[in-house]
Parts: sequence; structure tokens; C-alpha cells
Amino acid sequence: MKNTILILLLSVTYFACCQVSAQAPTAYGPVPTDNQMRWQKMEAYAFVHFSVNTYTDQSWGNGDEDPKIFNPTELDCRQWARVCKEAGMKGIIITAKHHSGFCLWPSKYTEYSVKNCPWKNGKGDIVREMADACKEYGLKLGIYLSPWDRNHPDYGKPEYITYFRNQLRELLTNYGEIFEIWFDGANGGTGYYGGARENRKIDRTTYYDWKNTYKLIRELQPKIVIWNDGGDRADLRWVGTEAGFVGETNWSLLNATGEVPENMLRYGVENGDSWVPGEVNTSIRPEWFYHPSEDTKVKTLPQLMDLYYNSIGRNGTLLLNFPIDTKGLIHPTDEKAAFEYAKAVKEAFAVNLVEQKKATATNVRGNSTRYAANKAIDNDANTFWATDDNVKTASLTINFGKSTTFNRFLAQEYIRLGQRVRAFTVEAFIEGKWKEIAKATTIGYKRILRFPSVTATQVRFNITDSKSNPLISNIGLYNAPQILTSPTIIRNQAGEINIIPVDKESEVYYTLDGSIPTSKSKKFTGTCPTEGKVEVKAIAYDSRSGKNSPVSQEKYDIPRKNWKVISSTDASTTKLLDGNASTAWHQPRNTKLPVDLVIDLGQVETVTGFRYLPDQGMWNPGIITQYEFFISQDNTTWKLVSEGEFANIKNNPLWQTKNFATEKVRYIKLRALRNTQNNNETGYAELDVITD
Ligand code: FUL
Repeated sequence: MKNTILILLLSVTYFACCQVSAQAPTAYGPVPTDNQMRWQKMEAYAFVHFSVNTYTDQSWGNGDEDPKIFNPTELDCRQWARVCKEAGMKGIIITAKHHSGFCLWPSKYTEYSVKNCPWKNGKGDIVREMADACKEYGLKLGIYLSPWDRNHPDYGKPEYITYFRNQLRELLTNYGEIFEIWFDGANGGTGYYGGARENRKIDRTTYYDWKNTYKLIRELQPKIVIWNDGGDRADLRWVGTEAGFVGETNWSLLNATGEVPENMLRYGVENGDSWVPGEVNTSIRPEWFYHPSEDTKVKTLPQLMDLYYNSIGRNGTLLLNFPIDTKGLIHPTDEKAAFEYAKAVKEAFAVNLVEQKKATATNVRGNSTRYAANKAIDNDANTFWATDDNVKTASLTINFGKSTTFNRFLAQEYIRLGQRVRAFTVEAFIEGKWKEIAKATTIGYKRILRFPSVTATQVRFNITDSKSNPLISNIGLYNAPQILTSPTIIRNQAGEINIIPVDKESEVYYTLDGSIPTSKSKKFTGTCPTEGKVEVKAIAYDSRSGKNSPVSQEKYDIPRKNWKVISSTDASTTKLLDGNASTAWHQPRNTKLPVDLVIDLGQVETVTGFRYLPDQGMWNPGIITQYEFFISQDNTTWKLVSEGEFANIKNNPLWQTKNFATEKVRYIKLRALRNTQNNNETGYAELDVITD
């Protein structure tokens, strides 16, 4: 009995000692401010782009657009706020003034604003309506104020800085709390400038006197974060691309001074002297402003999910843009896409499989319960698992107690004390053996890894390299449902069919006889040769859930195996015959319209029409609008069999089909007469014939 009491006493003393010896860890390197911390936790927020150039179908306004064209007939900021809220966004940044200089609020310092447009007879204020709607929907408000102003007569002169600051003062005092201010890096160039119509260059580093501008901003809005690309280092950084991703390695650090080349924006600077985290800005459509031609180019669910994993999943935030259409609304297609995206994110992270499980670690700071392994799975962002000061590599094991299936791993560092982890791996205990299932570099505020589903009884998180002792505030394991999107079907020039599912884990089943495929149909295991005409139908199938995607289908005419473009010697003309809609061939740069594309079909065919798919790319696609189509048996005597226009091809650049009376044909010639851009660019994603 005495012994038991002694042991008990000793262990209590030991325990108490350890508690004491577990000194709280101190910060390592730069740390976030409270404002940066609050901003980081928002994770996702929206941009809305709206200005006079919405009405001219341009990416940028020139500054001479008549304010009378700005007349949204159904403008409803509450709809914007509702859509953003449904999309899981925590705030909205509005383009109060874009490069055009046109102000969405009735600034008292210019006439170039909503004051002089027909909307609400010049009595409206879109920033006010946005602020009210944000409040109603529990969203934060942010402001985009373009430093470059292509309308203002003084742009480039010191007077403009006074104007710019006056506008800042208006926006930062009259609309409540502003969470972020955005200063676009596009600065200086040609413009209207009050009628001067000239090219005005400024020195981006000195012209705006950012130091004093920041001072003013912070005085007016103490809780704001400042985004600036090209000026003095602010609170947040651009990630060097608008394509929707940040580097897999992503340090939230930069140096306070010096140039920031693209790779530093992309990856941060491991030993940077300032905390400047990355914000991933991208649009739900290819462009920032609304263009009717992009109604068919709204990002798909798999693309939006990639965005999520490549921004929030890589220690970034996501700033997702919704262009406002000419009516003054977020387009229904964008709304639907955003809603499906939010639903899929919610489903993916609905159940954290590690909660209530047992966690152990190879090292715990001072053996203290305060820093124990379970602090990483206690659903409390303020507690963390920590190791002793000198311990920079360590493992944390979670025992599920039963076989558990998962395909996503999430980790978060306690960044209030700095970003530390340089590298880590994840292992799963499968059938009695540890197997590495994922490997990555930085963690930061949040890191999510995707991998094919594994079923295991335990999982081990190994920190393999760290700048200092790691502090891990959260670990998550999830079993995200597969996103079953219809697979893409391609038949190459040789006639081989390839069927590509979006999610590599999906199985693909297909038919070649026009019947609807099911999981009992032929399984696609690799390219399959076809001869002659064929109709391919395919589904992606998830054997775990028994669910399948919608059916994708393609109808192919005769194979193009022996076809040859004979009007050009360029070897890459094969791109217009490769069956792949995302590759295109363009006529040489110096070609002037009209221009011909001549193809030898290799043998005489009975042809009743042709099909043209324009380049699906964004930039200078050279989409043909007016055409003539000729046929020949000998490449000498040509007969015109079809001519006219490809109607609505600009807004909807889909396959164009033209039929004509049956002809015996060996050579075909498509003559491009005009394109949608009224220049000489001519591109083709695909060209095909229809045979009898
Ligand atoms: C760019 C601008 O030039 C675009 O028009 C857009 O506003 C985007 C967010 O930033 O640099």
C-alpha cells in the first residue's frame, strides 16, 4: 500500500514537473498580423467586375466610353451577395473604379461616374447597394480601386495622387468596414485622359507614394488588409498568375524590399523577412468582365474543384471573380456552377475521419498534455501538437481502430507562431504494412492533398523537414465523393478511340453501336482501333458508390487516316485532324484573308457536307465567320458547293455543320473570307466531312 502511494506521489510530481517544463513555444521568423490572420481564415471570397466596358464587350475601358451606355436594367446587388454566399464566399470585392476611371459610386471628385448614367437617373450608388447587400448576407466588403485611371486628365501628374487619395477617403469612410483593398498592377499606358488621348507612363515604384497612401488607409480602416502588385510591399501578394493556382510549395513570406520575380510570387520566399501570404485571384469565366461569347466557357465543376485544391489547399486564399452582365446580374450559368462547386466542397469535407480517434506522437513538447498529439485532432484551431525545441522531424499516428477509406489529407500549422514545415509525408497502414501514400513540401495555414482512395487501419503523418519545431493545429482525413463528369471521347487521325475520365479513379464503360453504356458494357482499358463510321457512347463509373456520370457521345464519319493538308508544309497541320478539340492549327501570321485550307482525302469519297470546329482557345482564335467550300477530284478543277456564314459562332464557338448535294470528292478546300475579330488570323481546331 505504502509503495503504491509512493509511486502515485512520484508520478504526480513527475507529471506536474513536465507540465512546468513545457515552455510555450516562441515565434519563429515573421508572423501574421491580426488583420492577416482574420483575412486568412476567410479562405474564399468573391470579386465582381462591372464598369462601362461591360457594355462595349471589352476587357478594359479606354476612359472615353460615354456614361450613357451604363444602364443595367435589372441591377441587383442582393442577387450578387446571395450567389456569393451560396458559393461559400465570405466577402465581396467590388471594382469601385476599374482602369476606365468610371466610378460605381457618385464620387464628388469626378463627373465620370454613375451620376451621369441613365441607371436610377444618375441618383444611384452601386457601392452603397453592395455594402447594404453584404451586410444583409453576412459578407465582408472589399474595394478594388484602380490606381490607373484612363479617364482622368491629370493621370501621370502629382495632382492625380490627390484625386486618388480623395477617392480612397470617400470609399474608406462612407461604406462601413472594408476588409481588403485591391490595387491592380496594370498602371500607365494609353488612354483618353480628358481628351489628350496619349500614352502616359509612370514610375510604379514612386508615383503613388504608397507609404503615405498606406498610412491614410490604415488610419481610416484599421482592420483592412492591403493587396498591391507592383507598389511597396503590402499585406498580401499576387501569386504571379490569374489562372487559379499557387505553387505547391507556398511560403507566406517575402522580403520587404527588392524585386519580386514570378517564382517568388508563386512560391513565396522560404527565409523572407516579412509575412506576405498569397491570394489566388481568378475568374469563373476566362475573362474578368462579362462577355456574352463566354456564356459557354464558365468553369466546370472539376475545374472549380481544382481551383479549390490549388489555392485554399495550398496555403492560399481564393478570390473568385463573377463578371456582372449587362443587365446588372451574375449570369445564371455562373450561379449554377458556383452553387455546385460549394456543394461539392461541403460534401468532400463533411466528415473528418480522425475526430474521436486515438493520436500518438514520436515526440511531445515536454511530454505535456497541453501539446499532445490529440491537440491536432481536437477541432480547436487554438490548440496544437508541438515537439520539443530541438526536434524538427516527428511523426503523428492516428489509429482508426477499424478499416477506414479516405482520399484527402489536410494539415494546418499554428501560423500565429510562424510557418515552419518544409516537407512531410503521409503513410497508411494497409494489410499489416506501412505504405507511403502522399508526399509534399510546405503546409502553412492549410494544406490539402488528394490521392486515390486507400483503406487502412492507421495513418501516419511524418514531418520530414522543418525550419523549427513543428506546431500542428489540425489534421483531417476525408473520403471525398468522386466527381463523376462525363468522360472525353477522342478519335485520333489513325482512327483509335481514347476515352478520358476527369477523375482518374473512375472506370470507363463504352459502346460502339449507339446503345446506352452501363457498368456491364465493355470496360475501356486502352486505346481501341476503329474502322469506318462509328458512334461512341461512354460513362465514367464509380464502383464504390455504384454511380455513373452522364453519357458522353461522339459520332465519327470515315477515318481521316490517309488525309493530308496539302496547302501547307507545316507538320503541325495534323492538329486539325487529331480529334482533339483543344489543339488547333493556325495559318501563318503573315497570311492575309481570304486564305485556303486544302486537304487531300487520300481516295475518292461520297461527300454530302463538312464540319468545322474553330479554335477553342481564348486569345486570337481566328474564328472563321464567312466561308466558301470547294470540292475537286483532281486538285485542279474546283466546284463551289457551299458558302455563307457560320452564324453565332462568336458567342458559341461549337462545331459548325454544312450540308450540300452529294458529290464524288478527293480534295476539299475551305476558304476563310472573314473572321470574328476582323483581322487576318485563321485557326482550326478540327475539320471533317460528312459522307453518304
Ligand atoms: C488585372 C486587370 O487588368 C484585369 O482587368 C482585372 O481587373 C484583374 C483582376 O486584374 O490585372
